[in-house]
Amino acid sequence: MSNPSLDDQIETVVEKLLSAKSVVVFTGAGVSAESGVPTFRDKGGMWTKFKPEELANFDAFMKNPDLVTGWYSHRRKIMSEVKPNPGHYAVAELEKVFDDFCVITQNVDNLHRRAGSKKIFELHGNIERNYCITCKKNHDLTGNYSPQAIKCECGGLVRPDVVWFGEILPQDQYAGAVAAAESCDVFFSVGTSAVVYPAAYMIIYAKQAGAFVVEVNVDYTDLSHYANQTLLGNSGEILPRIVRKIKR
Ligand code: BV8
Ligand code: ZN
Repeated sequence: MSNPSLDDQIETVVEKLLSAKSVVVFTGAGVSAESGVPTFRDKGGMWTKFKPEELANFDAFMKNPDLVTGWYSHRRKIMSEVKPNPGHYAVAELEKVFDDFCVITQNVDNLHRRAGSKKIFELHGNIERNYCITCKKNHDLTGNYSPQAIKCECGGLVRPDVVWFGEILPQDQYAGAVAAAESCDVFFSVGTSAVVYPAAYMIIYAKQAGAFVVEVNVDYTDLSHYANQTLLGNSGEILPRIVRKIKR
């Protein structure tokens, strides 16, 4: 069979959405790429210079709090300068169309919320939230992009409220996300390389539960074989095209 054109694929997805009751959009760093936020594993991504184990884990933080804090300060500064892109806004529009809808994101950049999405499961936390590892006090670091470790009044180190490698995901977020993935009619996997677990299980759970799985990515991924359709292209272009068709 000839490769269906992107238009044909989008028509198929729109048809599925028109008869869907429950929709889930699962996202990774790729959905924020067009906002100017570097991804992790693309060329020039955040982890081509460093390896995740050198930065996004507790031992690395304790061994070199300045390096890790500096990395997160740099990322928080980027977040303060960027804004949601048409892909984030399209996801927020989808939420208004379906009674039963949620976003499951691996991203810690808060851009879905800034675009107006309401029901969001944040599997890996949020870098706008920071807390002291000793007394657990929350610290508002808005505007504080210190390249050095940041200390709490109690003397403890302040860390980002994100899930590092080897740390468990927030159970309420994870459980809610699994329940949504297992009960939706259409499951979008947008801008994720699907290499990080247990987050990537969402795609598998959705497929096993009978959802129509749509992957939106500039490339194929390790889990493309679970997708009913892989729409190749920028999420900031593809998602708005889908939304325009279902709102016509
Ligand atoms: C845990 C937060 C254990 C911090 C991150 C099986 C089961 C459980 C665990 C494991 C397992 N196998 C391995 C593990 C261990 C590990 C893991 O998954 N390792 C991998 C790398 C092999 N998992 C863990 O450690 C997890 N913890 O399981 O704990 C445990 C259990 C019980 C008790 C105690 C402990 C924790 C994982 C979370 C790590 N934290 N981030 C931070 O952000 O700083 S991971 C990081 O990767 C981000 O969260 C990111 O979101 C995530 C996934 O990356 P992507 O979002 O997909 O981004 P990437 O750059 O990879 O890809 C971008 C994609 O977008 C590409 O496909 C590209 O083509 C596409 N794209 C680019 N531009 C566009 C686009 N698409 C569309 N449009 C565009 N314009
Ligand atoms: Zn403290």
